[in-house]
Amino acid sequence: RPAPPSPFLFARPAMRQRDLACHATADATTAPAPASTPDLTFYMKGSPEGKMLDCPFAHFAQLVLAHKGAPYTLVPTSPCTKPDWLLNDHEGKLPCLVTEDRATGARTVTTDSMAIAKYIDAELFPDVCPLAGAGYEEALQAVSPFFGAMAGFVKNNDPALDPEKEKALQEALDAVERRLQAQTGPYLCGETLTLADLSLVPKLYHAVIALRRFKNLDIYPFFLPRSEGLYVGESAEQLAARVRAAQSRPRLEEYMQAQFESKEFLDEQCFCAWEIVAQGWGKARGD
Ligand SMILES: N[C@@H](CCC(=O)N[C@@H](CS)C(=O)NCC(=O)O)C(=O)O
Repeated sequence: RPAPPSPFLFARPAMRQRDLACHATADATTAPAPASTPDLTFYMKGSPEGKMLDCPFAHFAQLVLAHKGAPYTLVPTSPCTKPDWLLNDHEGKLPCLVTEDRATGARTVTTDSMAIAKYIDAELFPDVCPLAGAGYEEALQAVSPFFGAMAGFVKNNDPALDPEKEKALQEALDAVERRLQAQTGPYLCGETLTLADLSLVPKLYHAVIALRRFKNLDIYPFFLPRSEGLYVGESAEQLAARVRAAQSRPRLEEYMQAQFESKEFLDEQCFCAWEIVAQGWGKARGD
């Protein structure tokens, strides 16, 4: 599947080129899926019309599928289109991965993005691009305050509380920067892409959009022609300030650039347009 055009515009020359494939010898796009792979169906947050909506947790599991080169059927699911088996037996939880073995009819249902990611990695495709590299759980721990801090700040509607919410977020982002600076390679665990990266990257994408849209805060400066609606009326000085602010965490900035540009991130089955992400956070804020 050809990737859609990148929504990101880079205002300065490409940085160090890094090999984004998880393993030089096992490019997920060329490695054939094992013959015994069951049919995969992925249910995630969707509109009643069946359009995919914003969910960084679903995006995580989809990135794992993309890195494995695994074909799957995507079923965007709204509260009114949830199947009975999902509601009755799995508390209606999304995202949800269903595997079905055509030969035996055996079926597994997995909910929770991390459980889904681990299942895909360890049970379905253990030989393609292994993602549970040493230290990934510790890396997850190190960056874990970020998402809650970001969501807390974005959802806060009381201006008096904004400074403390923003401080918590900035500290959480500093922790991500420190983690990256402590590595010799481009990922949270050094040279090896792991589940920790694939979990973090969609959350960073949501943060870039929601912080710009609702809090006038930029953590990533090079955000595209297609999201120009986020920067309407911005002056040259504001642009310069935005770039300076975002560049205060150089490793994080470099990390986001590399990850946001990867073909897996831009895979059309999992990429969610910024407008939909902004809309989702607007709803979460009660706007
Ligand atoms: N901890 C869960 C969180 C999943 C979650 O919160 N999903 C939300 C959207 S971000 C969702 O799908 N909501 C729609 C629904 O439940 O109907 C996971 O990692 O899977």
